[in-house]
This record gives sequence, structure tokens and C-alpha cells, in this order.
Amino acid sequence: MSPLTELPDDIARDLREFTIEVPSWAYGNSGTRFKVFGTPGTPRDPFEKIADAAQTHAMTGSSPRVSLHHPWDRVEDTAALRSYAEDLGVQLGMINSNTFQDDEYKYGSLTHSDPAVRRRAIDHHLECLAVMREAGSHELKIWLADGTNYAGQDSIRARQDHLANSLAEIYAGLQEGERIVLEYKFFEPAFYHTDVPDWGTSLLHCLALGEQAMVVLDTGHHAPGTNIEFIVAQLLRQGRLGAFDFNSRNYADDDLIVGAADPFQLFRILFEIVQQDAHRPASGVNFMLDQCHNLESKIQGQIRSVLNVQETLAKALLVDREALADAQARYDVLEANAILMDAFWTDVRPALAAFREEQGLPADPFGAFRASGYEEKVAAERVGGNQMGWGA
Ligand code: PSV
Ligand code: MN
Ligand code: MN
Repeated sequence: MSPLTELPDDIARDLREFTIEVPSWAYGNSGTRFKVFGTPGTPRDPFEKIADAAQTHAMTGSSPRVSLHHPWDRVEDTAALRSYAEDLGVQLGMINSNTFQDDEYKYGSLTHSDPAVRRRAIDHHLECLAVMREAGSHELKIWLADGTNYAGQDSIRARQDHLANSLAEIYAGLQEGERIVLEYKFFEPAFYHTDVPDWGTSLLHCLALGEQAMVVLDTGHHAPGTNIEFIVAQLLRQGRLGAFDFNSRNYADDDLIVGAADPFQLFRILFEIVQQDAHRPASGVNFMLDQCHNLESKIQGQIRSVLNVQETLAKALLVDREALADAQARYDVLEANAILMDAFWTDVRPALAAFREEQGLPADPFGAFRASGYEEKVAAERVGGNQMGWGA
């Protein structure tokens, strides 16, 4: 099949409107519990993280927002961080709460049996809402490390009740136009049970809370073999997919570059998304990267990630849906499958290069960034001080 050299107008329009939020933590040093390798030029503060994230957007034109983690990205003056970001052409995005690094949360946070610990965790989330407003954002993401390691360690049922009550207090702090998004994860750091392990649990809590509560799906938070595109279809059908955390996984929550291990899975997911028009801004789904770059250059890793999503979205949009519906109606199983595969195997890279040039962007954002000298410049400038790591 010959490569596609020009995008059809409707696909070009959709791609121009589609944006991907990047995480501040991707620009800091990260690693595993074995070792965190430092990289020259790694940001020393949230301002420098924003400057690096702005590079990803300058090269791709598709990542205009940066998610912040509170308190990792706490600054004295959030308004100053916001205007710094805006001067560099990006906006501050979702605020991510953090109840997983303090000793008080050893046995849970919003689910803890001790009301004093729950109070502290709820207050942290209310503080996050204040930061969110100062940042000019309207979304708070809640991912909880809560769970137990041993059967019998605590009451699963009581923890669900505590969770529901705690979330209700946080939800009551929302103003019009704001929302919380609740992320699920089936294991880690808890290994026996997690308090929000799956989309069903997250959805049940969101339904009980109200329309300003939505589910977050993170690719890496499922058991091997889970049909993630089914979950996407189901949550969209319910109007409750609030955000999607892109990354790639081989084993568990690997947080590697999206599309690296299984580009076909990414294609299948994005095809479910385009079938329900959820890639359009009007759908309100916040598409984000949730990744860490342990070995590779962080900005380059982020640019590669944005390009992987953009290329795969173009392929999903290329599927001949009329022909597919026809094959499905005729129960022509293999023809239907072939229509999907044709789009998947189409090389869209030349068309995307032309699409970028038309917008005044580098045809090859990855190569352009490498040639820009930015990394060498910041490596020379950012000496001394503490380079920030995951959790700094
Ligand atoms: C932990 O698993 C995690 O990767 C979640 O996916 C969150 O989205 C992210 O950390 C930031 O808190
Ligand atoms: Mn996530
Ligand atoms: Mn994760």
C-alpha cells in the first residue's frame, strides 16, 4: 500500500483541533525503586518543567496544556506560573492530587478508618481545588494509592463507605464548570485489594456523586489482555469518560511511550474514540500523556509520544466507516476486519509532515528539536541546585 501524502480535509480539521495534555512529571527525573538516573538539564523547579513542556508544544503544535501535580509543583505564586506558561504559549491543565507519599497515608487516605486521616486527605483535595482555580484550570484528577496488602487487613466494605463520603465532601467543593475525574488502577502500591480497582467502581462512585464526576482510564492500569477499547466504548456510551491517560505497558504500570509496545492496541482504542466523536474538543474528554522517561531524553520522549498519538489518530480517522458498516451488515467478518487493517497499515507520516508544514510547524518535529540545540543549552544553564525527580 502506498503512503498517504495528503490528509483529506475533514481529517486535517479533526487533527488541528485534537490536543494532548502533557504531565509536568514527565520532564523531571524518574526511575524505578532500583535507581533514578539523572539527566543533564533536568528542570530544577516547576517553571523549568513548563519551559520544557512548551518545547513539546512548539514542535508539535498539539500539546498546549500541562498537567500539574500538587504539591510536587507547588510554587509560591501559582498565578505567576500561569502567566509564565501563557507567555510560552501553553496553559496549565489538570491538577493531580497526591495522598501517596506521606506517612499518615500508610493505611489509606480517603478510605482510612481514622477520621482524622480522612479529614487531612479531604482537606488536601480542597486545597487542590484552590490551586486549580489559581492555575486557570477546571479539573482535579484523583488517583488513590489506597488499598490493602493482606486479606483481613481491613474491611473492604467500610473503606468503600468512607471513600463515598470523602468524595462527596470534595465534590461539594466544586463550582459550576469544574469537575473531578476519578482514576482506577487494579493493583500497586497495594497488592491484595485496591479501593478503586476498576472502571466499574470508579463509575459507581461518579454516578453517586453527580454529573461533575467522571472516570479516568489509564492504559497501564489493567490486567494483561484486558479489552481496553471495550471499556472506552462503554464509558463513552455512559457519557462518563472524563480523561484518558496514554502510555504503554508490557507488564503493568510501565508508563513507557504511548504506542511503543502495542501500536495496534492504541489504534483499536482510538477507533472506538473516533466512532463516538470523542476525539473532538466538544466531547470534553481530556486526552493526556501519563508517562515517565527513565532512560531516554524527556522532551524527545514527549515529542515522540505526541506524534505516536497523532499518527494513530489519523489512521483511526482513515477507516472507511461506510464500507465497514456495509461489511458488518453482510456479516462479512473478514472483510470488516480487513477494512480496519487497511487503515492501520497505511503509512500516514508523509501526509502528517505536509499537514504540519502547512501550519508553519516543523515537518519532522522530532528531528527539528534534536537540531535546535535546546537540550545542550539547558544542560549548560541548569547546573547546580536540585534537579527535580518524580516526587520532588
Ligand atoms: C500512579 O499509577 C500514576 O501513574 C497514576 O496513573 C496517576 O495518573 C499518576 O501516577 C500521577 O499521579
Ligand atoms: Mn494515570
Ligand atoms: Mn499509573
